[in-house]
Amino acid sequence: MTTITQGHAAQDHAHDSHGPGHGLSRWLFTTNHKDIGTLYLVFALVMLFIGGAMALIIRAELFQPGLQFVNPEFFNQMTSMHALIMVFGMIMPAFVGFANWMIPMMIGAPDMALPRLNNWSFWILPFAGTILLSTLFMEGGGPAAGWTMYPPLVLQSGNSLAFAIFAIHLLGMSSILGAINIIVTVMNMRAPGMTLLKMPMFVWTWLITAYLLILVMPVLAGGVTMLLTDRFFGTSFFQAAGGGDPVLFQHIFWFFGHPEVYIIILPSFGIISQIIPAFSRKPLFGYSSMVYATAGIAFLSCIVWAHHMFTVGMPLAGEMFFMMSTMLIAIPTAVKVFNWTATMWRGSLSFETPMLFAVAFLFLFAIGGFSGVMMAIAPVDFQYHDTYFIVAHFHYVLVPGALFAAIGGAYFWLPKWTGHMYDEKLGKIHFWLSAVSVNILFFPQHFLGLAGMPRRIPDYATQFADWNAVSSIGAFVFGFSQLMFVYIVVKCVRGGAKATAQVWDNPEGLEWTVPSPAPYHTFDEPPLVR
Ligand code: CU1
Repeated sequence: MTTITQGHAAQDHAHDSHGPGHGLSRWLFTTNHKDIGTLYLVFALVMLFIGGAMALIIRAELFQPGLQFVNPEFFNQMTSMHALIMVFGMIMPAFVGFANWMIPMMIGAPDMALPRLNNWSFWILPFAGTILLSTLFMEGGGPAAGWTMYPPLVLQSGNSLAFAIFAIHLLGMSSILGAINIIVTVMNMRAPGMTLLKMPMFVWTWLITAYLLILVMPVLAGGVTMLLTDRFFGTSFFQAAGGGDPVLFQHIFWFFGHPEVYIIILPSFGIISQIIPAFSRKPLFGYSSMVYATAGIAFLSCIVWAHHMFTVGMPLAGEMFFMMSTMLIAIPTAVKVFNWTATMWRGSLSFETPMLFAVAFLFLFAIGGFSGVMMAIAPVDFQYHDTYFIVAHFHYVLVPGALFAAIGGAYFWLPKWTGHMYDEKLGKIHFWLSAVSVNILFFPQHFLGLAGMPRRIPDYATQFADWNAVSSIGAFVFGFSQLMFVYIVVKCVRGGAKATAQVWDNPEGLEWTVPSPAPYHTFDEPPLVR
């Protein structure tokens, strides 16, 4: 048995003197960016299934009208917790995991700049996630006001609100510390010759994302702290009875919340920008325009927040401003889609699993983008507001968008990480099951929303029954398909065909010229030359 205190002794027996220990102590005390990247990715995968189980509870209840499985209170806790877990516990940690694994190797650095901070950034997460989940078992249950936690409703929550807010503070701290580490690493640890405009796109997207995180996570922390003092210490920031304004919270929340969307989607863009050139056997088209488009999206994302609040009764000039600024984001986004398409144009294309997920991302993320433009039109948003159309929109952005990018990235880099090939045939089956079921799951929700079905309700009028049943069937197929992903990853980690030096036969991705037969403790990889 290996315990924490035996870690040092175990190290003496290690055949690799770089090894920080074995068993539990290796993972607790590791400062290796690859180990920490693995920890983030495994944590994200566990959270995917916890948040996914909550989604399936929601879809089971909505399979038919009437109340079947859960009471309305628990249903509301599920919609709130599903979102918080998926956003803060699953997708953000997943991309930090990719950043940990890939950024040092891509810029020719031996590790992250602040390795012990890196360890702490990760190990905050399991505690924060546990605290957040534990609120479900407290008296009165967890907070039940959506992930947006709007007052005055959220102020009706029980004492568990204090624990939920504490968990959000911890999750935010973890993100900020991770972002600081990424910025310091990229700015200071690049190999000679690796100028900023030679960095792989994934590194660029994460550098810009890290600045966004440092800008907006403290704003969320401030907002939820004001909720905390309103609920427990008698202040009235958001309580009209005491002279406060509940709409103020919406402004603060969405000043964080909209850039948060891009904190999730920019690293996805980065992964897609690595995958598409590799399977097109061409360099990325329009590299510098990609960098400027990413920066442009990040800037614009900070001046569009009130498009989430068109119905609160803001001045006409405000509605016009937020409508126009939101639509401007379509321009840099279209630049990116054009560049990805132009990269594939006359390329020597092949469609292994990572490329399939990347191409599906292009089509399906675009559906989320177009419905976003629809909602940006202030006068028609009055029709869509708080309907299932919104749910359909952001799930297209986040599931076949961000999650597909993360899954595609995992398939893309698994051979690099493990030294083994994954099972291509199973990967393709996993892709097709996911791509078909995700559309059965989310596309009908557009129809439900346009027909007037509200979001966040456990029951609905009978005219919504058919598409809800279809959506729920899609949800269960999609959810269980992801078990295949776990099987494929475990199988790949444990063995399989050896990965070759150039896994994807890729003249562009020279990062592949350094094979990783021993994925851990290799500090001596030569710098990447592009
Ligand atoms: Cu937004």
